[in-house]
Amino acid sequence: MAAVQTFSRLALRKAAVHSTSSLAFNATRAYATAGKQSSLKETFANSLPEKIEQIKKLRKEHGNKVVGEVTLDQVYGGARGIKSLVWEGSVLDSEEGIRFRGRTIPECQEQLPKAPGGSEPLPEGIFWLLLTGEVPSEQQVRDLSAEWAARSEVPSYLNELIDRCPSDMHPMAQFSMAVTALEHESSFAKAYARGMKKSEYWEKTYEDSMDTIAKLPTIASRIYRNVYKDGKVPAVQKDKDYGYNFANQLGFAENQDFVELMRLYLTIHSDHEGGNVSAHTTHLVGSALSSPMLSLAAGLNGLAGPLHGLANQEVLNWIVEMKKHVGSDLSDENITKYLWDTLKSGRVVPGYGHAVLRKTDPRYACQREFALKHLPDDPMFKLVSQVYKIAPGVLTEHGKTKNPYPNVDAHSGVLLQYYGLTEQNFYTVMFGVSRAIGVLPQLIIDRAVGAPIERPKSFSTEAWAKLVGAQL
Ligand code: HAX
Repeated sequence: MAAVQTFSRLALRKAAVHSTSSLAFNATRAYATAGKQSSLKETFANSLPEKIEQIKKLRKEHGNKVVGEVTLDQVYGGARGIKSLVWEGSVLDSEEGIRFRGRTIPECQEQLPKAPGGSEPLPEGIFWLLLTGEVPSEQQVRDLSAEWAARSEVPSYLNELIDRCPSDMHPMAQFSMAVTALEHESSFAKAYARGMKKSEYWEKTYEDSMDTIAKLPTIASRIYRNVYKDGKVPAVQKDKDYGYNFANQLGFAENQDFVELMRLYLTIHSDHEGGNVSAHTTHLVGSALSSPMLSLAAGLNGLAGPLHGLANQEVLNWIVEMKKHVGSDLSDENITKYLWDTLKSGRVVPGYGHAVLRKTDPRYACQREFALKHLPDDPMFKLVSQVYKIAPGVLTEHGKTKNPYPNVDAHSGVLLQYYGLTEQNFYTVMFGVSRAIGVLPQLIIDRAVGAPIERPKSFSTEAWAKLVGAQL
C-alpha cells in the first residue's frame, strides 16, 4: 500500500509539473521509432492522472472497509467468487454476461469502428476501449491498424525457432514458446536491468505490449502454415487492419465473410474480467514485474488447458465424433443419447458450463447470430443448434453443473470449419491472439498505477481446520 501511495504521489507530481501535454510529448517520442503512429499512448497518458487520483482517494477514504466474507468452501472451491482482484476493462455478470467498459457485446458491435464496407467491430477498437475507457474514432482505429502493421516484423531467430518445432508439437506449446522467446526484444526487461524509475514502467510495458500484439498474427500464422500447409506466410499488408492481415496470413482472406468473422472473433475473445485462468495468470506473473512477453506466455499456458481455452478444440473433436455417430439423424432422441453417453463415460460436455455465467454466454449468442446470417444451412451448424436445444435439459437432469448453458467455445469451431479452417488443434492459438488484446491493457494499467506483487495467504488443511474450530 505504501508503495502505491509513494508511486501515486510521484506520478501526480510528475503530471502536475509536466502537464498532460508533456506526457503526451514523451509518449509520441517513445513510439516514433516504430514508424506509423496512433494517438493511443497519448490518450492513455492523459487519462492516467485522474485514474491514479481516484485510486489514491478510494484507498485513503475507504481502505479499511470490509468488501465480503470468505467461506471455507470457497477456499477449497477454486477461490470461486472471492472478491480480490482489480480489473478495469470488463466485468462479468452471471445473468447478463460480459460488459467491456460498461458496454455489452451488441453495444460494442454497434459502437466500435468497422472496416470500410464491414459490419463487425475491429479488434483495434476493443483494445483502445479496454485501455482508455473511450470508444475510438474511425481515424484513431485506422492509425492503430497502421501502427500495429508497422510493428509486426518478427525477428529471424524467432522464425527459425518456430520452424524447428516438430510438426506434431501442439500449436499452443509452439505459440507459448514463441511468445516466451520474444522476451528477447523486451524494452521493459532491458530498461529494468539498466535501472529504470517506477514511473517509467508503464511506458515500457506499453511498448512491449504493442510490439507483442502486432507480431502475434505472424507468429500464429507461421505455426499454422508450418504444421498444416506449405510453411509460407504472406507479409503483413501495411494498409490493412489487424483482422484482415491475420485472415490473410492464415490463407483465408479471399473470403470477405471469413475476414469479418476474424474481426468479430478477435474482439469477443479478448477479455472476460480478471479472474479467469489466462487473465489472472498474466496479471499474477506480471505483478512480479516479469516482462509483458513472459507474463502473456504464462497466461497462454493457462489458456491451453481443456477446462479453459482448449475447450474450443475439444468441442470440435466432440462434435465431429458425434456427427460420425448420429449421421444425418439429428432427432432429439439421438442427440440426447449421445449427450448421456458422454456424461456416463465420465467426461464433461465441452463448451457447456461456466464458473461465473448462469445463462447462455453472449459470446455464444453473437456467434450464433453470425452463423444464422452466413451459414444457416451448414450441417455442422445444424448439429450445434440441436445440441443447444437438448444439452441444457440433459445437463440439468444430470444435476451436477451449476450452469447447463453453452459458453463461447461451444460455437467458435463450427464457424471456422465452415470456412475451411478445420484444424481444431490450432483453435486455441487464435483464442490466444485475441486474449493478448484483453489482458495486456490491464498489465499496462497495473504498471501505471503501481499495482503491487500479488501474494494471497495459504494454509494447510490442518491449519484451516484449526482456524474454523474443527477436529480432523
Ligand atoms: N459437463 C459435465 N459436467 C460438468 C460440466 C459439463 N459441461 N460443467 C460442470 N460440470 C460438473 C463439474 O465437473 C463439477 O463436477 P464435480 O462436482 O464432479 O467436480 C460440477 O459440475 C460442478 O461444476 P460447476 O461449479 O458447475 O463448474 P465449475 O465452476 O467448477 O467449472 C467449467 C466451470 C467451465 C470448468 C466447467 O463447466 C466445465 O468443465 N465445462 C466444460 C469445459 C468448458 O467448456 N470449458 C470452457 C469454459 C469457458 C472458458 O473458459 N473458455 O475459455
